[in-house]
Amino acid sequence: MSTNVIAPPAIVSRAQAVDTKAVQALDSAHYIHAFTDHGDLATRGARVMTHAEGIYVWDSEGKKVLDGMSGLWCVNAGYGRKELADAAYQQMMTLPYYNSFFQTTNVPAAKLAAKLASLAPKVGDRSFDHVFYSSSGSESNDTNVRMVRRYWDLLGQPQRKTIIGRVNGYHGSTMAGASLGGMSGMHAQGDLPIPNILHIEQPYYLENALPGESEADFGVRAAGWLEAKILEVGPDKVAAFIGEPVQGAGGVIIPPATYWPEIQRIVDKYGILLISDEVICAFGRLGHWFAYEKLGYKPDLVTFAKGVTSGYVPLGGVMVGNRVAKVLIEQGGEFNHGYTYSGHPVACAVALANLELMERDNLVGRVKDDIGPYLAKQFEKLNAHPLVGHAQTSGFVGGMLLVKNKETGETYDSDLAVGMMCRGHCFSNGLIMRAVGDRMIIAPPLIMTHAQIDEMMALIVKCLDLTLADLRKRGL
Ligand code: PXG
Repeated sequence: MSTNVIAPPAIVSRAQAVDTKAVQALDSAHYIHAFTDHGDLATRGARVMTHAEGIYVWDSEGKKVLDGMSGLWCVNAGYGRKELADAAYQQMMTLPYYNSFFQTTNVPAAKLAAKLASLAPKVGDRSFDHVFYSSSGSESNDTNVRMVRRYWDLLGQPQRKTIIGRVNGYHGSTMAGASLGGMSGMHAQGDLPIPNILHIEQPYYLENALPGESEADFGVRAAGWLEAKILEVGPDKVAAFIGEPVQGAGGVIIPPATYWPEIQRIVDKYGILLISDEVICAFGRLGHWFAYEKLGYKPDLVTFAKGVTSGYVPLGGVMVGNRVAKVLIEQGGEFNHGYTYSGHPVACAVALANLELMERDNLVGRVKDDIGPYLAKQFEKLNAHPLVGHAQTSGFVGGMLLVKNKETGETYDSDLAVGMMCRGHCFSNGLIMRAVGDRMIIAPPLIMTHAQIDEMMALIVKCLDLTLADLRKRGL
């Protein structure tokens, strides 16, 4: 039987009558948004989203949009899932909050930790029997910095402080998260990175490969930048390397298959810890519960957030591998770190319901064996479009570079903001697709049918055509 046929989600969301102008006025007067130019926003007014069902979102003007980004890479199970609302309601009526600081726990937090441990594949000598909870990916990466440094302190190597990340990596927006990430625009605000965080170049073949270099050779060479940096810093000073399995916010940069195994060889050679930031890539996004399994490496710490609750309530955390957990638990005494909402009972109850639903509907297996390969086949057809330099997917994320010249790979002048032009057409035509520079990216809900993938692809082609027509009109 085809796994493409799944029950439609139980819909609980409903349209509401909304006075768009009134909400925009309140918003503009009082709300400072994430990553937003408010001068610009004030001139156009924020788009007011009101409700959502399945893979579609509606705004206050009644416009229906196919959500090709799962909110912000998180609504893996789709919108309108009554099971998740029920789980939150039941937990709120039972125990809406209690902390886990003073030798206390709660039922959903303990059950979820065990569930996550059972879902995280063992690789080689690594198992993930322990979880530390936060409420977001950023906080989780702050936890990683503290946990990694604590680990080396406990082992009598306090000089191991340096954590190496990558240019154009994204690890969040807190002081440590933004520092671990390699976004120059973020570093430019607030004196970042914080000390002892360094970066190597990203494994982006289209930008960083040598002329004629194969993808496989490039992958090994790009991983070699880590070894060069370790030797430059001094191997005894390096604590950890952090990377996203596939870079998400950086534009869906899919590394060559040779990259991660070579990274593994290097971290093993120097004994440094490996952190896999799977805030986007875990929970089915790449067709596995955790992406390190797909890409062939064995991290010590795994950051998660987003898809663990399908974004319905905030929850994040770190899967702590046995190498680190053993030292922290057996030698560590008290780890002076934690958040008010670590192990929040409502968030954990929703996560449990979400994982149960994902298992019941085989959402992870569908991405691996059915809709993932189908999306790949359809998405790669975009390579025939005159504006597309390179279109590629991994599981249920996809990215393509918009180019001026397909033969040479030359891109348009960045002042033209071709990606934003395309994104504008997408929204006007009922599709949410993100632009990162000249890369257009998708990460749709994992519940899509083949027919919905076809519908999304037709919209993508239409918007690429409209963007090309705009450029041609301007003689470009
Ligand atoms: N790590 C990764 C890999 C992420 O993608 C974070 C950490 C931080 O998570 P929180 O929950 O603190 O936001 C993320 C978040 C974008 C975009 O522009 C991506 C994210 C967040 C906001 C915008 O694609 N990813």
